[in-house]
Amino acid sequence: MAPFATPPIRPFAIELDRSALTLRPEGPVLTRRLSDLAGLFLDTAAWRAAVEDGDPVVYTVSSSPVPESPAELPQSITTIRPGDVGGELNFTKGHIHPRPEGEIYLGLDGEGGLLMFDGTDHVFLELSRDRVGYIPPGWAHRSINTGEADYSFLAVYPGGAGHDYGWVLEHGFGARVYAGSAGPELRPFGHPRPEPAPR
Ligand code: PAN
Ligand code: ZN
Repeated sequence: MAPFATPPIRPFAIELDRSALTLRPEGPVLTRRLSDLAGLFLDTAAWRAAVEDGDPVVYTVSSSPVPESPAELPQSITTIRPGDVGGELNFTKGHIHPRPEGEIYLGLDGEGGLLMFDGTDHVFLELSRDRVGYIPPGWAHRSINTGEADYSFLAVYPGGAGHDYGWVLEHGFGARVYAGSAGPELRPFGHPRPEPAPR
């Protein structure tokens, strides 16, 4: 057997509960509130007002017990609540993998999409139920709920890839997604970055 940085875990089955939108057995569950998304929405005043007015949960990430270790393939289900901040639709923080490695998303429920940015080009993929999105190495990725109900998707990613959130604060995504009168509207950058959030 090839040498491993950490001993690989034993084979086991993972159940995807389509109604609860969880993985079983379940590993860590992460909850992100609006206050965790400081400096990401363009309309800082609307963001601050919503944080002061109850700081709602924006998304949860429910993982299987597969560890984030090199050579493992962890999985998680992200569920993003519907809503917007100053018209900008709810999203995940977004990150780039510091070790440039690919990732697979599978749309599970609701309406949403995947915004990717390589520092120059951006791509938005609509990713509803049963569509698979491929994130190539070197592309930052963020998910957006474009509907009126929860939006959920499964992610499978290399356990040694890491998650760099600072890159997104620095470079953005090349575009933002807004609630338009005829559905979601992708607005390419050109507009300013939000003011830095107070510490
Ligand atoms: C996903 C994301 C998950 C939450 O599992 O981590 O959707 O998004 P943020 O990590 O940007 O908050 C993934 O892309 N893992 O690599
Ligand atoms: Zn990722």
